[in-house]
Amino acid sequence: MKLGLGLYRHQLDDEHFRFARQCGCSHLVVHLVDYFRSSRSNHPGDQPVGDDTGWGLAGDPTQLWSFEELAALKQRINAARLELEAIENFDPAHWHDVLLDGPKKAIQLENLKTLIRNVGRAGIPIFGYNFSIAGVAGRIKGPFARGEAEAVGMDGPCDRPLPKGMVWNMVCDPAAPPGTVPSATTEQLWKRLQDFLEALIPVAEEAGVTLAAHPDDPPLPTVRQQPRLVYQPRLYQRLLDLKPSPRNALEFCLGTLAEMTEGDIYDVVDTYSRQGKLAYVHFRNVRGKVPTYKETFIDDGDIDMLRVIRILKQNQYTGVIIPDHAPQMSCAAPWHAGMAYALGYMRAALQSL
Ligand SMILES: [Mn+2]
Repeated sequence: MKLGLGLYRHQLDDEHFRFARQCGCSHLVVHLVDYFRSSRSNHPGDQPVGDDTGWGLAGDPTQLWSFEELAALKQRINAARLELEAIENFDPAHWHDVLLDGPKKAIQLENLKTLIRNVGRAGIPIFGYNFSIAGVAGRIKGPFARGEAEAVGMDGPCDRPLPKGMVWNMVCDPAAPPGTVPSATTEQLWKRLQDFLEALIPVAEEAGVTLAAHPDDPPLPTVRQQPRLVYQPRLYQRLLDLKPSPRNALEFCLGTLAEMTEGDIYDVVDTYSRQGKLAYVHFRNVRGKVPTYKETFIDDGDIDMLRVIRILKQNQYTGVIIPDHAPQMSCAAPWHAGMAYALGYMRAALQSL
């Protein structure tokens, strides 16, 4: 197993690369979507949360991430003596109609194929995604973690309808007319995922890129009156069975899986790691289950993380584990301290194996 760190777009600089190495990381997972762009409620410094208006303004729909910029990024990361393991998330600007089954779906699917080819050509082995209309919405922030550390959680469901122009918790069309996005049915959304996998998996196979699905965070059957796909552990299997391929795999988020109301987290880890389906792991702890849970320090939640890491080893998982989110610590560098704390714990856990 390998230790990695996830970096947001604004953190893709030498200082953060050095920070990762100083924490013992050999790998990076990189976000290219700018979650904080032109937002009124969501600012860099922590994981994105935001209010009902979402995280921020989605990217430029006409600017697909090019081979040149992906290769240059990988080169910078390699020069810092790190490996680029994965890109995490599509920009909603590039696939909103794939999620909504809208008029630009066919053209956006073609663009996603181009993107995956670019990623493969640049030598980046994994692309993480989250097939969700509402996205990571409905969470709150407060002094929820040990020592009143600021953390993220949920305190009841989030059923406020999704305004037109918003997809995946970002604004894709700032000029959208008033009104709300009509609710899809669960089966319609599964069909959209199937269309996506049928189109993308053959390209991913050719390009040598593994598509890795994040479960729905928060894992409720509906959020903002839109259905969710993977909100129970067993639904991950449905996603895998929809298009069996070594390139159809999981961005395995322990925190989200533990927030689900069904299943035993250790059985879940065993079931999916035994199948060799983990592309990479979000190593995060949490207390409680939806719709009432709080993110915690890595050593302080419901999950026995050491037991999880032993199961991963037993099932010969050799991929990357990253901290996902961490509570903000009380100091001049709250994000860095939170990540360093989690990574120190994770490194010790790996060494203890
Ligand atoms: Mn996660």
